[in-house]
Amino acid sequence: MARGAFIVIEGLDRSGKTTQIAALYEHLISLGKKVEQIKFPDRTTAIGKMIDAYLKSQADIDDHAIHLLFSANRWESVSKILKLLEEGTTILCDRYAFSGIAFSASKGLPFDWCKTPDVGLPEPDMVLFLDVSPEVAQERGGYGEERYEKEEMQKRVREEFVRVRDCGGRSLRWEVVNAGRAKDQVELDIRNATQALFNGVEGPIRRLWAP
Ligand code: Z5A
Ligand code: MG
Repeated sequence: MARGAFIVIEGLDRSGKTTQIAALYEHLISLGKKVEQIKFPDRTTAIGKMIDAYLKSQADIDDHAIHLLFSANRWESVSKILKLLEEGTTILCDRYAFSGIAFSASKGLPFDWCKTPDVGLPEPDMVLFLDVSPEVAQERGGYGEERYEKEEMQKRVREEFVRVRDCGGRSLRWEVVNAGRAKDQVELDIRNATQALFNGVEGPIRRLWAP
C-alpha cells in the first residue's frame, strides 16, 4: 500500500494558508480520500501553550529559547505524523520548519543555527509557498495583534523564505503559488500542483536536511 502524502503549506501572515488548507481538505474528502489537517505551532500542547503566550506578548522568552520551543513543538508530533502517513492518510500541514527558520533568522539569529534543531524531521513530499506581497497581505483586513504581525517584520521574513527555499536539499519539492489572486484561482493552482499525490506516495518518508 502506498503511504500518505505529506503536504506543507507555508507563507506569510494573511497569505491564505488556513483558507487553502480547508479548501484542499474538503476537496480530498469529496474524493473519498483519507486526509488530516495539522498546524504549527500546535497551541494545544504544554509547549504550544508557552508559544501561544509568547506570540500574544503575555510572556517574554529569549529568541534562542523560543526558536527551540517551536522546533520541540514539531518534534512532539513526529510519531503522530509518521503513523498517519504509514496508514495511508494524507497530511495537510499549516506551517512547518521553514517558518521556524524564516522567522527566527529575520530576528538576527544565525541561519545555520536556526536550521539545526529541525534536521531529521519528516520531510514533506511537497511545500507550497503561498506568495503575497506584504502590501496585499495588509489589505486583507490588516495584520492582527500578535508579536510578528508588523509590515516591517513580514518583509524581512519574505526575504528569509527565499534563503530557506534555497537550502532545501536535493529532494525537497518547493512550489511557489501566486496567492495574491482570488481564492478560487489559488485553490485551482494548489489542486493542480498536488493532484499527483492524492493516491499516496511510494517509497519511505525522507528526513529533512539529512546528510
Ligand atoms: N512561527 C514562528 O515564528 N516559528 C515557527 O516555527 C512557526 C511559526 C511554525 C503564528 O502562526 C506565528 O508563529 C506566525 C509565525 C510564527 N507569525 N506571524 N505572522 P499562525 O500560523 O498561528 O498564524 P498566522 O500565520 O498569523 O496565520 P493566519 O493569520 O491565520 O494567516 P493565513 O492562515 O495565511 O491566512 P487565512 O486565515 O487563510 O486568511 C487571512 C484573511 O485573508 C482571511 O480573512 C481570509 O478570508 C482572507 N483571504 C484568504 N485568501 C484570500 C484571497 N485569495 N483573497 C482575498 N482574501 C483572502
Ligand atoms: Mg495571523
